[in-house]
Amino acid sequence: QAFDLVIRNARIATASDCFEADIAVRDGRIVQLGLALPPGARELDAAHRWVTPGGVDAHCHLDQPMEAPVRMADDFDSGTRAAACGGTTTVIPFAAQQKGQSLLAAVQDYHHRAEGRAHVDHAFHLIVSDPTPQVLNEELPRLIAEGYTSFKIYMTYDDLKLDDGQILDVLEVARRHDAMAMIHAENADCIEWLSKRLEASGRTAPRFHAHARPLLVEREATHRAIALSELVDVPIMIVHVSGREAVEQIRWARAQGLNVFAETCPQYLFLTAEDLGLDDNYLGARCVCSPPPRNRANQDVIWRGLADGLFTIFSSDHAPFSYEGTQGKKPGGEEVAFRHIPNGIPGIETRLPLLYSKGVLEGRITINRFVELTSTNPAKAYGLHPRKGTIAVGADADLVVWDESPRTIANTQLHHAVDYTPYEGMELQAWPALTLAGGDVVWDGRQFHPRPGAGRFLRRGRPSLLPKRSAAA
Ligand code: DUC
Ligand code: ZN
Ligand code: ZN
Ligand code: ZN
Repeated sequence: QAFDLVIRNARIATASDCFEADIAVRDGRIVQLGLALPPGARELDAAHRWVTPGGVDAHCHLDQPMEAPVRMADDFDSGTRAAACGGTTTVIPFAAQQKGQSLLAAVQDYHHRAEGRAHVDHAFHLIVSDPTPQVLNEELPRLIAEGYTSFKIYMTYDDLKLDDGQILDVLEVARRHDAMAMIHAENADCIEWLSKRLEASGRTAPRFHAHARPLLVEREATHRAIALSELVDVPIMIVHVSGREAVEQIRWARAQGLNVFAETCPQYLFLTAEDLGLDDNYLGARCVCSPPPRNRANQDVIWRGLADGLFTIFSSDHAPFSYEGTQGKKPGGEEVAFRHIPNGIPGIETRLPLLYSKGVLEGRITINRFVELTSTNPAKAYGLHPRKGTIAVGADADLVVWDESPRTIANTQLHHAVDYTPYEGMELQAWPALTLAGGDVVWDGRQFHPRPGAGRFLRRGRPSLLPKRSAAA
């Protein structure tokens, strides 16, 4: 047989097109698209349902080293299992440098964590928290050349944050070596000042997390990140944008012709600050993430940005901390004051079904835009396109067949190792009927089909959202 697999009657959506075709797969790649293709060793019928490229989750955290007793609930096994069952076939978590640690050592440690465990393909972003001359001049350029072509910079968190001078130094490396810099934009000193006052007056419940990080904290840092990138003349990606004020800064930058890209996440569409609790209840700890969820008006602003092109990427920012023993209650059962709640919520499995249901099926975005935000653009921004991010001859056979029928989100049905989902009880209108990774069925609509270690580490190319800077420029 010419083909290992043929998927019949696919209603294919890419970032630009919709068309009906059969999809032929050989050696894990798409080798032909066409009508009435010859038979394959295996045949699957998409039955005229929508078929989209497998999701690329360009912002998620798996098995990232934490200071004990805090630990991430998901490693590369459970994290990529949950990804696959929700239609995501490529993940890009973070190899984080600790202060005092070499970046190379952080990367090596992270490879050991992934080895033999991942069910889907994966790459690593770097987190640069200690930009020593050694890191700036040797380690970072070397890692970029070896296919780690993006890194994240933090403007907040004591153990991660860089000052403006350090950010300029790191951005200059991104410019010189053509890497993508992701920026976490919140003003650390404002957060510290507010947090101290809240704590001093006994306001330590989870809901005060939002009081310590108002929109202006994000607005100021977003503005500053834009200015720093303008000074260096390098594109940046502002990650996890939460609401109107940061969006206004990004719209302004775009209007100036600056190459400022932006990412948002499900929590800013489906949660509000009220989910952190209306009183001093600790259950709200489950929705603590940074920036915090805002309100309904800000959700609308985020939806508009997804529809009109402001946002380039829709990621999960999956940061898996269980409530019991970590996020809300310490191992002894003691409640955690908001300043010490690990920031982040799980969402690697629900990202695509949520946006497909509430975005595409409720008429807020087109299916092409859905594909662009969740797969094509993340693949382009981080040097994986066209191997990832589209349905085309030569691309990896990473595919999702959509089942459009009602379904209620329940943590008991999810595949991560976190003890809750912030979206418990939400009604969806769709879920993947089938996820294929490299031509293998990893999720069949009911069951996960493990392939630990079959997920490959991806050495990435350069970002391709923009034309290559000419040598003369
Ligand atoms: N930033 C992230 O990128 N993820 C989780 C929490 C945070 O602050
Ligand atoms: Zn090893
Ligand atoms: Zn962040
Ligand atoms: Zn994150």
